[in-house]
Amino acid sequence: MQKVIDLRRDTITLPTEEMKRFAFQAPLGDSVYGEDPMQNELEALAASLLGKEASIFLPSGTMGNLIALLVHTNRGDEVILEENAHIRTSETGGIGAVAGLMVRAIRGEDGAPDPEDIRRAIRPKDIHYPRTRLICLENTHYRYGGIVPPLSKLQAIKKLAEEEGLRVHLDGARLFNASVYLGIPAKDIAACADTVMISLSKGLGAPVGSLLAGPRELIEEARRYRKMLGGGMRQTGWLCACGIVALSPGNIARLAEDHRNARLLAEKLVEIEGFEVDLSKVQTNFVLLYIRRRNLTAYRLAALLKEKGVLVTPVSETVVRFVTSKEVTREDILAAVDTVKRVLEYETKT
Ligand code: TLP
Repeated sequence: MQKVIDLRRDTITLPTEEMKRFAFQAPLGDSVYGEDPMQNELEALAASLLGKEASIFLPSGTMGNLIALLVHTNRGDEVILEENAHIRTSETGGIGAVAGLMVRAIRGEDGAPDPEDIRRAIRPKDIHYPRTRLICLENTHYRYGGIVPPLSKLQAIKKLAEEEGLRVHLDGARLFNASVYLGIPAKDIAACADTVMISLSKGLGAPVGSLLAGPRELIEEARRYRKMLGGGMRQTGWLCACGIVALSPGNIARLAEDHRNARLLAEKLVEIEGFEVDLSKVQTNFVLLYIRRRNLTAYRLAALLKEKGVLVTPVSETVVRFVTSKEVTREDILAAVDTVKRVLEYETKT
């Protein structure tokens, strides 16, 4: 049977053999009462990797971001974030529906708003205005194709936030991709924020789970919200054991392979007539392909590729997203490029 080459998302990753072995012999306990040894160990490990006092294990990144919003703000406050931030575009409006917050969106195509734009967006103290309370950052930035916003910019935003008495939350669903790209420890990036959310279930390969890290007092508050939102998960040890392996140095370093595969794919795709990729933006495990061919939409290309066992995501009429992960090898990338060429030949002939 033909192997399906799945380049839609890095959330498709399956646990490694090492994760499974470690998970099934893990001791278990009731994590709601702090009695699951693996969860306690994972939370301590994540806090130390991120340079924060404490962290909390959560079922998803969406819940991690939502809880961060809840612990930093009061209803009616305003949050400044990049216009295409995942929190604003892809978390079901939880920021409004659950946290009751106002959103001030600022565009920043390198992945983060300019500090000066943020400064201008901060509300003056006036009884008519919502209170600006929080800035949310995202690294890597999902909708701009897994790009890593300049660290100096994030540092300038953190400095500005301190001057203005604002808090900063970092959606670091793919923070370790950014850390591998920059060649610096994740904690150096996390230092740009008070709280940071990381995902274990994307490129790192764990089946489930995210962590929210930050000051001990806020993480204690987060424990209340996790319970309120139905995220108290009892015997989490199997999942957390996978998370501990996910955060091991070798597993984090492996992300570089996904980045190399994305670059290889991008370099092959730009050679094809009528295809454009901004190679400077292929920094981690995403490739955004711009189709400049008459009579071919991103949707059509995705459908043709699917018939041949290559799965990709059309994100608009002209843009296709490819995401590499541990489920696709270098050989798969070369095979996928061949398939793209074959379906294009067929399209031109018919
Ligand atoms: N992103 C998902 C989809 O929601 C689009 C994906 O397929 O990658 N922050 C960022 C930057 C994300 O990309 C995601 C997931 C989340 C937060 C939410 O994480 P989960 O899916 O665990 O709730």
